[in-house]
Amino acid sequence: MRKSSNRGGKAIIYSRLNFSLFATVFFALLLSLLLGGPCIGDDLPKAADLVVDGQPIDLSSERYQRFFQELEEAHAFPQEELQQLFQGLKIDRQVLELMDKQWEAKPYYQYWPLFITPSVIAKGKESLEQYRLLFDRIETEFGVDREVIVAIWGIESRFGFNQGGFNLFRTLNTLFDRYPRRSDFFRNELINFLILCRTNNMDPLEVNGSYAGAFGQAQFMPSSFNEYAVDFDGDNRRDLIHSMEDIFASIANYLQRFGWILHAPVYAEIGNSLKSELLVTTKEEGRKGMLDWRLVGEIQQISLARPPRNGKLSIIELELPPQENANMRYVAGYPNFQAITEYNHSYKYAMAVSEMAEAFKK
Ligand SMILES: [Ca+2]
Repeated sequence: MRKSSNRGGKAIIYSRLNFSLFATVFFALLLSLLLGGPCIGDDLPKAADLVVDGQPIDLSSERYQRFFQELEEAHAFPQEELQQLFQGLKIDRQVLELMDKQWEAKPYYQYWPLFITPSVIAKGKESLEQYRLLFDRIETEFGVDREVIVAIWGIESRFGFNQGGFNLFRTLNTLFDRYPRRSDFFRNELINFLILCRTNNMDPLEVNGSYAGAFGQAQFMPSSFNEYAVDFDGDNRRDLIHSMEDIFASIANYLQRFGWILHAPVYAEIGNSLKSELLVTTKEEGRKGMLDWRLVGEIQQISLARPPRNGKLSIIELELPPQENANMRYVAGYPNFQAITEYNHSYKYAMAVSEMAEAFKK
């Protein structure tokens, strides 16, 4: 929204409403996949039902008092500064509502068309041309293929257009204070956020992101930012909101740290059925299941490319549309595919990124 024009008029307001609805659904879908799908059969009251929107956060609670103490003792934030920053903090009920929602985990044939559209492919190709020299440098420095970087950027924030409209400080506090299931996780993210704002000279109150705490054009969580974001434009600060150099290099650095290898295979088609129990079991083990590439080729009776460093393969099942002859499509995920699943654990996400990157090459 930050990039849209300020002109009035019904058409623009309507398209903004549509866009914000789209953005909400889009991020919810990503999140449900990130968290491993909906939790069905949960009879506990919903976190959002236990709050009123805008209710003050009780900073005198034991939870916050201990939190402030830790921020001071372990991270050198002065109490006075914290009091000033946190005063007047209010719950954002919508954040809890969206976290609570049981979003349908779509089958792959319904999932990929949400992301891989002709206009997205055209925009991706245009960006590859626009930033060609920058990608030359990034490929040399990090050894990560440019197309996969653009695909992740495209899926995460629609090429920077949608970085999320939730005040990140308020969001992280809401989730720390009122989302018991993952309170510890968001407490840690809040600490990371305060640290990254201090080291990168950002005002914590001015940063927007998704309702799940990710922000910037690459949608890093604050802890990922601190661990993997890099400065690549040489101004000594990491800026994943505005600096294209920093944004692309940080995505590349993330993938490199999880073993990406330049120009190596990402996945291979292995047919419409799995020809042994071993492959079925491996598939069901998800990200933990790994097999030797020769064994997979032997069982499926196909010739597979050797993975770099003799890395192992994971087995992925993807739903085909009902009218096709087969129900399923199976692929073997190479180490590069596994690196993408470190960005987001969903196989559907990793597959959409892989296929989008492929489409950019055509
Ligand atoms: Ca920078």
